Amino acid sequence: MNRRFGARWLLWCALLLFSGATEAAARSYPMDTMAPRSDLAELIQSVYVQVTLWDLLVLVVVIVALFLAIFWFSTRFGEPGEEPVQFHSHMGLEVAWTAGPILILVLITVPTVRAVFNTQPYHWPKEALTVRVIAHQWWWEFRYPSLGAQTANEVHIPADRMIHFELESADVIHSFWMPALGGKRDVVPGQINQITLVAKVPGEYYGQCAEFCGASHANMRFRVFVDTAEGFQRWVADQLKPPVMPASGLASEGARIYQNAPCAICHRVKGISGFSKQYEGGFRGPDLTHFAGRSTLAAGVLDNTPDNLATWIQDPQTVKPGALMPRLGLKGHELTALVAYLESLK
Ligand code: HEC
Ligand SMILES: [Cu+2]
Repeated sequence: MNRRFGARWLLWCALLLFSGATEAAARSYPMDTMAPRSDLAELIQSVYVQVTLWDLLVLVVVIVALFLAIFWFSTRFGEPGEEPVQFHSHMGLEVAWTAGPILILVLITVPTVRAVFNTQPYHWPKEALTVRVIAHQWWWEFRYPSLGAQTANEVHIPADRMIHFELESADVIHSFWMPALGGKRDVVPGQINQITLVAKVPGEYYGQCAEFCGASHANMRFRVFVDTAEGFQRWVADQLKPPVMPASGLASEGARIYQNAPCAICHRVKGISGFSKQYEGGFRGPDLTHFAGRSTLAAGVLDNTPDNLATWIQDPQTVKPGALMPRLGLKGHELTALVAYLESLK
């Protein structure tokens, strides 16, 4: 095995280990940023890898120099401990330790600055799909202006198509972050920020508010479902359908309770409850038109099951400290019927 071959073999092993580790991590740690699944996340990852490699080079040089000084140039037992030859104003050394760090900084700065500019979109193609993201304490509203659809806490996007997220806030500063897809862009009241990306791998991804925004900041989660083009079209078609009004049974009883309870002040179920005040900045509570089609509730905090839903309606603040949905004192048969109705909203 010659030397060049050996080096290449070592590099391959390191790369395999690295990619294996990141793939395994992506499966067991859904908030991992090291397994990028969009062009934006890949760009950020590439800066990270480049900077880490330069840092690694510096580390190796320093460690080698250190060990040489300790083991090669040190005085051996029995040798006279003479002072080494002293010198100063060594031109070569002065230039080397000034130019070296400058070169390293330039090599780190160039890809970083390039990525910073490339991740700040000012233009996007007309075929890009715009998704308006409205951040609320402590949940996310998603609207598709060109499709007339809207949902909350679980956003669907098609793979392999440019998505243009338009970020705005209904209250305080939040930050929109999907570790595997990119982001961590601030959502600032009175300003619209943008993210553009092309998601590459269909799947379910986690999202999280990444800017402290009050009591339940850590509970302000969301899911991103990257669908195939057909899957996305099917989802949109379902979203545009009005909910089926249950004809009889517990669910239809629940529908009457829903209409007469204060729920409708803050929540929309298309065709059944609207909003007296549908202000521009967004709705007061998540759209429930297709609530049962979501896998989680309360912004990704609980799985969407009848038991969890009953717990939530009974006492939102226990599930989510500070939650801005009031406790409305529903219990017993009323609560069971209401839950049956909401879980029928496929
Ligand atoms: C004063 C406004 C208000 C009223 C009244 C209200 N809610 Fe809510 N509701 C909210 C807010 C705000 C949230 C988001 C809470 C969060 O996740 O932080 C919410 C969340 C929910 C969710 C979870 C939705 C999701 O996808 O995560 C359900 C279900 C729900 N409310 C049902 C009800 C029902 C049923 C009633 C009536 C009994 C009701 N709400 C009354 C404001 C309200
Ligand atoms: Cu937030």
